[in-house]
Amino acid sequence: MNKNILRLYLIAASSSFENPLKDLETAFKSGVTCFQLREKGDNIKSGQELLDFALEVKALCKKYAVTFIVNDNAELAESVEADGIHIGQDDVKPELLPEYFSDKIIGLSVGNLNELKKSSLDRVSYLGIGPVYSTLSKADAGEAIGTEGLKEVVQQTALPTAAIGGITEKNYKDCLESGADGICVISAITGSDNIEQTVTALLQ
Ligand code: TZP
Ligand code: MG
Repeated sequence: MNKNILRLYLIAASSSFENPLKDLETAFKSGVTCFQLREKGDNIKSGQELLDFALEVKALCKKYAVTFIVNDNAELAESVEADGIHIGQDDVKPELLPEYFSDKIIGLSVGNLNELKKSSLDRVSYLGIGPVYSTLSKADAGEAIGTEGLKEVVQQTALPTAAIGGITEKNYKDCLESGADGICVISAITGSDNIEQTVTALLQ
C-alpha cells in the first residue's frame, strides 16, 4: 500500500460527532487521508442502520479521495466494499479473513515490540502502533509506550506505520520524527471545536 495514506488517519464512530456526516466532510475536505469507521462505545448503530451510515461515509470518502477502512467487522467492510479492514490482536487473524480482503488493505494494531514479534504479518498492509501516549478513547489500550517504544517497533518492521494514542497538535511531530509514516487520532479531531483548524495543524 501507499504509506502516504496513513499521514492523517481519523478514527471515529457514528456517535463521535454531533453531526457526523457534516463533521466528517469538514475533516475530509481539510485533508484527512484515511478514515476508519470504528463503531464502538455508547449509542452504537447496528444492522441496517449501521450499513446505511457506512455507505454514506463511504460515498464521502470517495468524494474526497479518503481511504475507507472498517474496524474489525469483515461482513460490514465487504458489504460496503471498503478499501480495507483494521484488526486488533484479539480479532480474527489476518490470514483467516475472507477472500474479499486478498487485495484490500489490512491494518493490525500492535501495542509494543513483543506484540509485533508474535503477530503473523503475512497479509498485513500496515501497523497501528500504540498507545504512544495515554488515551481516554480506549479503555483497554494498554500501557503507553512513548516515542521510544514507537521507535523500537518502527525500526523492527518494513511495513508502513501509523502512531496512535493520545496524539495531539502538540506531540504529533514527535511521532513522525520517531519514524512513523503517519498519525491516527480520535479525540484530537472528534473533540475539536474547529475541525478544519485542527486538521490543518496536524498536517503541518
Ligand atoms: N488504539 C490504541 S489507542 C486508541 C486506539 C483505538 C485510541 C486513540 O484515541 P485518541 O483519542 O486519539 O487517544
Ligand atoms: Mg478490535
